[in-house]
Amino acid sequence: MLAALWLPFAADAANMGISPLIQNVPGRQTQSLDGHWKYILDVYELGYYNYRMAEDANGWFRDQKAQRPEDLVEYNFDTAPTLHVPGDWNTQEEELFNYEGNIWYRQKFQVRLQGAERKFLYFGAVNYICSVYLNGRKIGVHEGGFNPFDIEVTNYLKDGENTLILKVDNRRLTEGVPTVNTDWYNYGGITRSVSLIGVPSVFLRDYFIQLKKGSADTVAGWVQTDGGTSQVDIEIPELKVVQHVAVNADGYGTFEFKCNKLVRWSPDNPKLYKVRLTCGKDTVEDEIGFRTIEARGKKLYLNGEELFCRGVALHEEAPFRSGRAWSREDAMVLLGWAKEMNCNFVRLAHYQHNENMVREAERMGLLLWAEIPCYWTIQWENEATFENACSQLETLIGRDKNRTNIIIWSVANETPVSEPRTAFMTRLADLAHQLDPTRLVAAAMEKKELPGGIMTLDDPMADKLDVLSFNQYVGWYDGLPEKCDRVVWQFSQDKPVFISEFGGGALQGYHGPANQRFTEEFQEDLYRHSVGMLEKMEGLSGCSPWILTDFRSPRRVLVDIQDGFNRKGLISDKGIRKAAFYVMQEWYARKKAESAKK
Ligand code: GCB
Repeated sequence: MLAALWLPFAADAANMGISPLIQNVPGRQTQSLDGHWKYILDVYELGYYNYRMAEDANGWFRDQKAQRPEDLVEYNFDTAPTLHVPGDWNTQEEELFNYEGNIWYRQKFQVRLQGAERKFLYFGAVNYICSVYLNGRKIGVHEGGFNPFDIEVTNYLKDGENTLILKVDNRRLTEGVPTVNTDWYNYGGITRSVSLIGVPSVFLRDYFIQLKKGSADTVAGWVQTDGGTSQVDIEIPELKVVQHVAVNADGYGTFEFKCNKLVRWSPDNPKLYKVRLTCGKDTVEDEIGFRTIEARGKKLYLNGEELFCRGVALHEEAPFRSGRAWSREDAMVLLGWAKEMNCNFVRLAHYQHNENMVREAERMGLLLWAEIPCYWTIQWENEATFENACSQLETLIGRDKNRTNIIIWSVANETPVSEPRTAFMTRLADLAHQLDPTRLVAAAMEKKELPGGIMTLDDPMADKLDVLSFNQYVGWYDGLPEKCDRVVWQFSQDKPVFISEFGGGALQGYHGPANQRFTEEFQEDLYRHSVGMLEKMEGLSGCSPWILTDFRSPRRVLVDIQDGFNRKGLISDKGIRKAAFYVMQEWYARKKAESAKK
């Protein structure tokens, strides 16, 4: 049996007006609202609060204009400059480079209202808190910088011209997810596409179709309709599958059927099937792959065969230009580099990446680790923080559960062990298992050094997670590269080991002796020692070195070396491969050949 009924999180103050997520937006009828949006910088939030700091009924969401010469209106969207959506604001305007605060956006669009059609505004991601106003009315508030959301606007749209205004606030919050302290750039704005989805009054809101846990040929899942209907039809034409799924009064129905001739998805053969789902007048098409993933003892198995994850970690940092990546082209370049390095796996760090990344990886045959930004020191004892983390996990799994290349949901990164933290993370891990029993659940934990050069994992979360995944920087933050040759790794748990980060920094083009930090030679040497150490690690089932490309981070201030970039990339921010890239490429070529022989 797959996950129980998909229960959307109750709308709370932070997520007011948000509708349950609609599955497979790329497969729907949409009107794109991307393009140039007018914007007004609001450093003092005076478009929102009046001078007594109360919410102003005449806020900028009203989009007012002076009608007569004597009228006083001290803002004007018509004469304001524009920002491109999707896109972070920091890299579009010099004055916005370091801006953390509020910006108001406006976009006008035309709509032809047709019969009983229902409409939803869909936002791929807006960082971090976003208030949405349509035609002068507040219709939603969303918190979370990397997860998609939609708002039903059927009753708020006008036939003809409509005005959409967003107030976007990217200030970091101590109680936020992530919190104020991260090692990546806080790019603000409407960072992913915006669209208007049109569906019939009765429609298929959501579905989950994957192989049943433990089965190589039984497809199972559920459907969730909206608006009242009794049946959903599922067709997989290539397999001659036609299934009729009965739904209950809540619009929910489960199914299970055998598919004997199924060709399973794998990195070597990323086979996807066209799947057509019909619910009354609503038809949605998706491309879906089927595979199994298991952790048994110290090994991972993909489709029943032993799997070694030849991975790399990736930030959603645009290739060549820096800034937030969002497009299909960005995804193809980044993932293409991972393929060139002989990867079959990518860790999407440290937050939910855009859907292009996930879908392109699936087409290219790259397995994925997908993660939410429970990073370092979020507030473990704050229930609102927990709910925020839950709703982010829910929308991550909600959006991507049919992407078969995702094999691991990660609930956190490098969080300090304490009781409240373990309670918080256990609840998250349980939620992930409950929502999706078909995949593995992990987190990037931290190693522990015992006397005598013994390295181990001593974290109560290791018992709750399916993989012993942890970050380790022996040779960079912990000693020098030669230390890799001396340490001995020991694990008491009978689970697959996964090194979710290792590595060190180098400025591309900076050369010198191998003991000179930040030279390509140092990084190359560190990678050689690290690979030697990994080769000896018992139960190692994969790794994702930190990181594919250099990325912006305010923590990295060393002039002439870092200049605002974390330099641990195997490829520079300009797209040039560093010497260490070839160490990994060569090692992975060997691992690939070994796997092929098995
Ligand atoms: C880590 C973090 C990652 C940092 C990296 C570093 O352990 O998980 O977010 O960027 O180290 O470069 O220090």
